[in-house]
Amino acid sequence: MKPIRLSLVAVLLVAVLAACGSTSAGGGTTDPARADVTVTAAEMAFTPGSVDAPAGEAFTLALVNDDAMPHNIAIYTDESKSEKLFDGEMVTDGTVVYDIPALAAGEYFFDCSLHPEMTGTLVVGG
Ligand SMILES: [Cu+2]
Repeated sequence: MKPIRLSLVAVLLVAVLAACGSTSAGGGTTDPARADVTVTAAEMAFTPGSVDAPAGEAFTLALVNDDAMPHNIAIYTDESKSEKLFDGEMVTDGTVVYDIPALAAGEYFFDCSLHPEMTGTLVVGG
């Protein structure tokens, strides 16, 4: 029975490693602690409501979702949401690290695509 047990362990290990790899949002870091900017979603609100980011260079933004429902971050030029600049993948009760493309200095608007009442301000080059 030993060989069967060992192969089961191997299969589980492969599954765990594959799951870890799939959390990558592509590109830069997937480690929330190393993200340039961190936003927490909890009880249907983003904290902090205003975050700073560097101008003219790509940066990483970690979304820490403490809620048991899916949230994401979608970035728009302004509150009118006429132009979407970034659409982050949904995450439920966990953390995702987004690779945000370089933005010109200015104030941007972000919200959760599922819960438009969850909003925030992204201050680039502030
Ligand atoms: Cu949401």
